[in-house]
This record gives sequence, structure tokens and C-alpha cells, in this order.
Amino acid sequence: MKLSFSPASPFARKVRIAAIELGLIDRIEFMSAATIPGQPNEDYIHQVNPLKKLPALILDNGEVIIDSFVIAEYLDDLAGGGKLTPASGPERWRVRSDHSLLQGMMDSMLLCRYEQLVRPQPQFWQAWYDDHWNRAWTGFAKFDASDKVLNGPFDIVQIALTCALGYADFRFPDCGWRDAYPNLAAFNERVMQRESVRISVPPAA
Ligand SMILES: N[C@@H](CCC(=O)N[C@@H](CS)C(=O)NCC(=O)O)C(=O)O
Repeated sequence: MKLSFSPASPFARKVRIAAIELGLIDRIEFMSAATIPGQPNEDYIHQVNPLKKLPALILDNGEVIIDSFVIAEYLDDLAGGGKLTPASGPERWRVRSDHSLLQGMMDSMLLCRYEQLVRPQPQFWQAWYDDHWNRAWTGFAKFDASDKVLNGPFDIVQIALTCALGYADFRFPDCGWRDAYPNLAAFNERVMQRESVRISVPPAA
């Protein structure tokens, strides 16, 4: 299998950590890809993902699985199922819903990043930026108050939360999440002990 990848992407990091935790990392070849809003990448949209987003998982038979949410579940199935997302029962839906919330938080943070990096400065839209930042920030508040998530297993929710916090450190280093959310700070310290988390920290810009 091949994974379109960038070390800066929190979504790709989530898949990488999941693959390591599931013991599948040696079966995946990493293929670096450039997907930047406003910059065409015709080969990628035609051959990999018309949405021009990474990560995408290209299976050995040529099929492509897009979206880190789906890729993480595919890898979990490949490893026997129910390891990072419960296979059934109410917890399955709680985990998938929390995972989805974290997807949206990372989407919003990424949109803030693009607003700063890609949008021409005179068109910067502060209210839109603040609205998206507030979605991520409010999501962090929810997880800071969630004993269930913070004291649960290292599942896909903890992995995605780790990646969202890592992305905040990487792109918004002055946002002050550790002071605002001390339970998340303690959680982050703890998960940083894991090799999968430590080796996947995004490189300094
Ligand atoms: N929902 C997607 C989001 C992926 C995503 O937004 N990836 C970013 C990189 S971190 C991207 O490729 N952006 C390019 C673009 O939006 O043009 C997933 O979970 O895989």
C-alpha cells in the first residue's frame, strides 16, 4: 500500500500513528505529495483524489481510499477490527462521533492556517478566521472536560486529539492551549511517551 503524505499534515500524522499502533507501518510506503489550495496538481487529482487532499491510501490493487477517517477504519479492519474504533455497541458511535469532531477541529485549524498563509493579505477575513478558530478551541474545551476520553485507551480519538494538539503547537505556537486546558496538557505529556507519537511530531517549520 502507498500513502500520500506530508509530515506537516495532522490528518496524515493520524494515519501514521494508527498504522504504527496497529503493527501495519511496514506495509505502507510513504509517497510525498503537495496539496496546496490555489496551486493545481493535475496528476494528483486525476490519479489519486479529485478533492486534492492528502492523505489517500492506494491499495495494491489500485483502489484508492480517501479521507483519514476512512483510512484509519480500513487499517483497523485490516489488523483484525475493533482495535482503535470499537467494532460495535454504543461506544462505537461515541468514538466515531468524537473522531468526527476532531476531524472538524483540524479542518477549522487548517482553514485558519490557509487564511494566514495562502489568502492574499488584503482579503484576510478576521471574523471568518475567529469563527473557525473558536470551533477548534471549543472542541478542545470539550475534550479537556472529558474524563472518558482522557483516561480511556489509546484509541482513534486519543490519536486524533494528539494530532490536533500537535498541529496547534506546530502552526499556532502562541495560542496558549496548555494554560487554557491543563487536562489536555497533562494528557499530551503522557502520550508523548509513546514512540508513535514522538517520532511523528511535525518538523520545525
Ligand atoms: N478530511 C480529510 C482532510 C484532509 C486535508 O484537509 N488535508 C490537507 C493537508 S493537511 C490537504 O490536503 N489540503 C489541500 C487542500 O485543501 O487544497 C482527511 O481527513 O483526510
